[in-house]
Amino acid sequence: MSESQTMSGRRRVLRGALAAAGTMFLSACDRLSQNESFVNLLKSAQHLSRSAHKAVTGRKAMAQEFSEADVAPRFRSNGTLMPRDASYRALVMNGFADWKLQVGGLVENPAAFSLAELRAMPSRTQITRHDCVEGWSAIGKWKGVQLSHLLEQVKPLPQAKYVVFRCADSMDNGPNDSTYYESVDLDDAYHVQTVLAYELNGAPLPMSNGAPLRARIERQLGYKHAKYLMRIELVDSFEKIRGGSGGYWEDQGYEWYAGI
Ligand SMILES: Nc1nc2c(c(=O)[nH]1)N[C@H]1C(S)=C(S)[C@@H](COP(=O)(O)O)O[C@H]1N2
Ligand SMILES: [Mo]
Repeated sequence: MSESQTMSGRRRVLRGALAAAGTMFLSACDRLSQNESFVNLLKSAQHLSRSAHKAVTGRKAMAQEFSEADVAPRFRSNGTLMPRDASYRALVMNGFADWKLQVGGLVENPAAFSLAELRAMPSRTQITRHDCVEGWSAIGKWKGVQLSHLLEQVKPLPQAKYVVFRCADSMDNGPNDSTYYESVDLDDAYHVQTVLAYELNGAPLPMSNGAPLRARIERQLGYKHAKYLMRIELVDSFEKIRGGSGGYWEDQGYEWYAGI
């Protein structure tokens, strides 16, 4: 046997061994894919790389967007479904013609915007998943104006750190102000997907989902997405606002940053 024949023989054996190993690997994979703990391991690795991705892209990272086919036939509602406050009732009676979103606090140009004015502004439509702490999720299509667009008009002052959302709905019957409120920092306020929505699934926002206008804070849990918006305030601290923790549920102990 010549030297070269020996070589090609060895190579053939090697190639055969590799092929066999490949088949073994494939069938092992096949078996592994049926193994729940291995699949969970893969999922957790995926999760790890997703959080690593978040750390790299930081607060600007986008929440996942979905397709029309994923939209839930009926978007659930939670918390207040029908504000009982007389002032809100009066706005409803008039089809929100008298409603205006007030924007003030630490801004150069305080302003108020009617629904018609908001609808005439550039809009963003997004299909996203809403995750409530109570353990349910729903995918909906939202249309509205980016909060960044409004902020560009009112011009926050340099000391402004947070945006506070003031809502129409009182959470209890007591004599004190118990209206729902929420807040975000400027990273979330200027996030591309932070939208003040006036439409859900192609129709005007239903009352149970926050008519006439509600916030979408897509990188955070459901309670951050304030419904029944009345006023937006730029502030440098929550200290003097109600319980001082930056939101109705936060004042009862919920986390202020509810990232998902
Ligand atoms: N004004 C107001 N906003 C609110 C609430 C509320 O009770 N009042 N509930 C919050 C909670 S816990 C969730 S999960 C979502 C529910 O939004 P949906 O009713 O459109 O599903 O709104 C959030 N925003
Ligand atoms: Mo929620």
